[in-house]
Amino acid sequence: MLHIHGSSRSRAIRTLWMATELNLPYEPIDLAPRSPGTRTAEFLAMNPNGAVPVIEDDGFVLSESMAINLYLAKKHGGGLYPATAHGEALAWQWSFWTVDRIDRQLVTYASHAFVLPEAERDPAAAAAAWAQIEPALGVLEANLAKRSWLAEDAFTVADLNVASAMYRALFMDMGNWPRMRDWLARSWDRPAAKKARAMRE
Ligand SMILES: N[C@@H](CCC(=O)N[C@@H](CS)C(=O)NCC(=O)O)C(=O)O
Repeated sequence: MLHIHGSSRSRAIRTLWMATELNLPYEPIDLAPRSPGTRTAEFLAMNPNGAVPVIEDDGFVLSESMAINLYLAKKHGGGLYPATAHGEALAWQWSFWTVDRIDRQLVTYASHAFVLPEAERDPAAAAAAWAQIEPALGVLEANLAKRSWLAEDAFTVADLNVASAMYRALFMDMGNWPRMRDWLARSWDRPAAKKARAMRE
């Protein structure tokens, strides 16, 4: 049995989307980031970083949302995991790129631009994050001028990993990056993505 630790209002939404794409039965454990449940000895034994998501898959424990999704897609086959070595490598490339260039930056930007109550926002933090996000969006836009999806001719875990990390961009004006905006909309328009969103909103 697959257990998914992490609230849908956290990065666990990425794992919930993937499990839904794959039609996997799973038990959700609704843990909010930094909540007491993530500070127990039992949880820290699974992820000493104290962060969600974490999965337990028949006793196999894995953290890091990108790695979890690559693992689940590979294990359960189907078109979501690229069929070729090149496609697989591109899924790794875009997943690592997302962690490096998008993930934390977008969370920081959104928090300080529109998520936190106004009194708690730090405009300088938002501006510094945006300065890193803007060129990354340009990279994505240029790539999507060459192909419709990131790793293959169809939606794969590469698209899911990047698009799910860009959840906050759904609420931002992406008009300067029309191909990226279209790709993001196509990704989040999938039935599994809509179900994952509904768990959160
Ligand atoms: N790189 C990790 C980041 C995980 C992460 O930072 N999760 C947040 C919630 S979205 C968390 O649990 N933070 C609490 C903490 O780090 O103590 C991943 O992608 O899974």
